[in-house]
Amino acid sequence: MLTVRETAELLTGSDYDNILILTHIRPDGDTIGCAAALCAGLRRLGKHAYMLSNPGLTEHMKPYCELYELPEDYPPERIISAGNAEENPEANPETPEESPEENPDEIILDENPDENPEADLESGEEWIFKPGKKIKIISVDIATENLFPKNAEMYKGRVDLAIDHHPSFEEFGKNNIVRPDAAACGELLYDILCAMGRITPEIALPLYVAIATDCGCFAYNNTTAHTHSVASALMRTGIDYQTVNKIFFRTKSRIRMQLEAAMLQDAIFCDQNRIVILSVPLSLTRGMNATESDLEELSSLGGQIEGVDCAVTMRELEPDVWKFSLRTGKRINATEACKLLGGGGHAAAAGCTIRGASYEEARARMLRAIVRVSDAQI
Ligand SMILES: [Mn+2]
Repeated sequence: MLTVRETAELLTGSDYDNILILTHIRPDGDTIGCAAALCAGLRRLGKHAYMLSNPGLTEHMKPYCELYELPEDYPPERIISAGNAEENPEANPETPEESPEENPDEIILDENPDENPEADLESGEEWIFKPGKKIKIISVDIATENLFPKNAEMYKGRVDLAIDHHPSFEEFGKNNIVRPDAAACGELLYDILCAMGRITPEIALPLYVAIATDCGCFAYNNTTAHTHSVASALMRTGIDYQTVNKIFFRTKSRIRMQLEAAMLQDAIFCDQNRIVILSVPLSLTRGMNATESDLEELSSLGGQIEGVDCAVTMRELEPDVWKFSLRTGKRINATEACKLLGGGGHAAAAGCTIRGASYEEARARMLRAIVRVSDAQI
């Protein structure tokens, strides 16, 4: 396992001139924010850093990473074979020597132009990766390779550096660094990026998104004094954190509001009103034309009801395929219940998927699992 300093040394070293960053399936603010911030920090050092586009990216997240996404048509076999000059069709030793006029898409170094070895690259394809050098693969906020999005499957077993904060982190990288007590992977990234140089507003803004979203705007139990002190340092760079807070924590679409109203209308309470079951059948999401953005984080709704210590949210992904999310207090262990149905997670937040079951069947199976792991009476 690497330390922060060793990770920063690795990233600033000449082995890491070409970098591709992976984010997890159904990406959240933490994974996207970390990837964007790392890209910004690496490009500032003159490195060729990109994020692999994520098919599940929601509208809210797009503005923070569109500068950094690798073009979707970039052939993955070039990434895997890069580093072998003969095999690398991008290798072009005749790149013109003189510095080009500023490429508008290019992040230019603000302090040390001499340290930018890529100043001689013209715009166009050559800009993407430095010819003849291996492309290093980095993952951020990903606990296991099972959470790679579809388009990242081919990078399984090929990650050079994995950076994470989940207790269940599987150390699948050639190099790994994890900080399980961090509320967000962004907190760890902040320390790494500090060791690499100055934190610019371009780095700070996506990092703020990463940290604020993973701790529910500093309200979840995972929030620590360190979380606040990192946020404070980021805010001092002059970023517009007010807009981030408004968009992510104080704004809901009309469809989302109506969806929540419908869920609460049909809520089922049991076990002396300590368990609530909220459901999102396909008929509801289709009827409302809800997008993935409208459906984000629905699992936090039930737990806000006074007296509830076990909130069950069941969403129908396909006909008779139900994805369950449990949010529980101390009395009921969410992982234990979900494990009985083939899922898992944390003690207070876990999930599982039940296939081939009607709404009533799926609900009954979940309630039976909860009864088996607790004193709940149903
Ligand atoms: Mn995270």
